[in-house]
Amino acid sequence: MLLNRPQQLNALSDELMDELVTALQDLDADDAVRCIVLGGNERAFAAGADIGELARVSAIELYYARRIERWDTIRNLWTPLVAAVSGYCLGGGCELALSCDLIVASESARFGQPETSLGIIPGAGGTQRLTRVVGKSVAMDVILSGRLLTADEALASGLVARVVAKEAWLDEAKRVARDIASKGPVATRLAKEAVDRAYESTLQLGLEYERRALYLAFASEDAREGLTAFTEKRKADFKGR
Ligand code: CO8
Repeated sequence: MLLNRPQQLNALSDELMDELVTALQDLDADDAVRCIVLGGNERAFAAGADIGELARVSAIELYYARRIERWDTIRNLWTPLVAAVSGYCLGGGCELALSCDLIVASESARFGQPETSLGIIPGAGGTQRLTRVVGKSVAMDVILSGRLLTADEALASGLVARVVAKEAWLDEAKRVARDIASKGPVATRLAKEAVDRAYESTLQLGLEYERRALYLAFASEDAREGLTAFTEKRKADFKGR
């Protein structure tokens, strides 16, 4: 799925976010969809929230509209979500990419949280998710100084999973998604939930969660199929059950 407001560098207007969340929910509800790629265009993944809209809205309107709460839906999707990032990935755009499960970046990608130069701060998870992913020092640098990270810096700091040549950003993200989609669907969802736990609980609780998720995976028909297919030297035919 590609964000398509090229004239505004895919600035995330309310309308665009509503359409995005609804489209993602529809895909998530479809069992046949085993991985989703979310991208922008070559010049921008997204240059942030729509600044024109933010300039017009009052704090209380923003509060009552519960706009930012809608973003939680993205984080709670069941289906793995791969961000394909080329060009600018700033502010809310960076937070959107951080809400995906992993990021594949073009060498042209630039990541930043420039909100303080507008007199506001990141509001859709930037101060929390970026810090957990890259650590305090880099997060402080990016959020306080407004410095943009190059794709290689983002890779070195753990923000992105892979950096690829300019022309390959979307193809590579699709390739990763196809790899993910080829695995056992039950196991993939359980594994995604378990990795997320690592960011939301203590190590001990996370390990217990992992163990129970493994037992559950073992109980799936997919596990029987995957283990048997290996011993029979054939490709597994997963049904997602
Ligand atoms: N919002 C609205 N319009 C934008 C945005 C944006 N975030 N970014 C770019 N545009 C528009 C420009 O206004 C311009 O429009 P026009 O052609 O009509 O003048 C067009 O896109 C192209 O942009 P530029 O001419 O500026 O292109 P440049 O190549 O010169 O510069 C930059 C590219 C550096 C990306 C520059 O556009 C820029 O600095 N953009 C703003 C980046 C920014 O500050 N992002 C943070 C926004 S705040 C935010 O995300 C808070 C999130 C809070 C959570 C969500 C709450 C709902």
